[in-house]
Amino acid sequence: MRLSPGLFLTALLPTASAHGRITNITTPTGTVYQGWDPATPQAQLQDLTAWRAANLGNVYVPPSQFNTSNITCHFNSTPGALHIPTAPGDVLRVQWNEWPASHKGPVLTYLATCAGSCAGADKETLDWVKIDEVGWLNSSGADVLPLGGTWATDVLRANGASWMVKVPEALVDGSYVLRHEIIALHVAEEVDGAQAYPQCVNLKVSGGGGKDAKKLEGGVVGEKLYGVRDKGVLVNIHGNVTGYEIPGPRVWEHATRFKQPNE
Ligand SMILES: *[C@@H]1O[C@H](CO)[C@@H](O)[C@H](O)[C@H]1NC(C)=O
Ligand SMILES: *[C@@H]1O[C@H](CO)[C@@H](O)[C@H](O)[C@H]1NC(C)=O
Ligand SMILES: *[C@@H]1O[C@H](CO)[C@@H](O)[C@H](O)[C@H]1NC(C)=O
Ligand SMILES: *[C@@H]1O[C@H](CO)[C@@H](O)[C@H](O)[C@H]1NC(C)=O
Ligand SMILES: *[C@@H]1O[C@H](CO)[C@@H](O)[C@H](O)[C@H]1NC(C)=O
Ligand SMILES: [Cu+2]
Repeated sequence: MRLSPGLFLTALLPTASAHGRITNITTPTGTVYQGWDPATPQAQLQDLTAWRAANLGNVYVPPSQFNTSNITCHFNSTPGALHIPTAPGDVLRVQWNEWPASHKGPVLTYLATCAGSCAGADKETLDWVKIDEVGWLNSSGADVLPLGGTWATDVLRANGASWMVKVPEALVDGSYVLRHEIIALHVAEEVDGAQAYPQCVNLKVSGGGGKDAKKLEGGVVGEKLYGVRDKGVLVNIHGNVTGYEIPGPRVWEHATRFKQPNE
């Protein structure tokens, strides 16, 4: 949590000392898969579908790390050992522990194909294809200081800090890493001020595989996703924002996104 002087009121809120992480993911059948909790004691570590990372305190990855694999699945990440079984068209509910109101910004979701099991995936070479993105929505609430306007993070908050992610209907069966991310922009007007909160989990997609099923293509490695000075990374969102360019590659042409409740 870094706050500009104008945000001192927000700093008094209980959420100010905490950031965010995914606590669990629920499939359409109601099966709940635990996220990675960086505070887990060594002796209690279990195999998870979620990737592990050195994100104690639910901290963020700063733009000065965007040119390293730390932006892929958070600091010093290692793959989850397991996979969430799912199917094309499934809508997964991704639950964050919390999300502070001040941390406005886009919510983005990517997939990368694993060659075989994702338990052995190499974060340096995974090619990420964006399947969903929402950024700035409108200037409703622009007069509510210190940061105005309605953003994807406000939608996430309105849904109990959760986001629905649809496995693309056209996706070919296989093993994939899902990379779900929030970028907080409350101090993004400073170089290196944006805050990325990437979280990864493994999926095993089956039950699709029709003749029109599509492989992911055109992906980019983590360290090529964003630049320190991208328009959507080095950006001032104080005041009445009238637009926003979401960073990263274009959304996959075969993605079928799910419109969030309250969106
Ligand atoms: C990554 O970018 C930062 C500045 O944002 C720079 O200091 C650092 O040298 C770069 N690292 C690599 C590996 O290019
Ligand atoms: C990732 O971040 C950690 C902690 O800041 C650092 O020690 C490590 O060198 C970084 N990894 C890469 C690939 O730059
Ligand atoms: C899922 O995460 C939420 C938010 O942290 C928590 O309230 C809920 O108990 C979790 N559910 C399970 C089954 O772990
Ligand atoms: C924000 O800008 C929009 C578009 O120019 C305008 O309609 C709206 O009234 C402004 N809101 C505030 C609070 O200034
Ligand atoms: C702004 O966006 C939010 C979320 O989509 C929506 O609930 C609200 O009605 C929108 N406001 C306006 C004025 O369009
Ligand atoms: Cu924070």
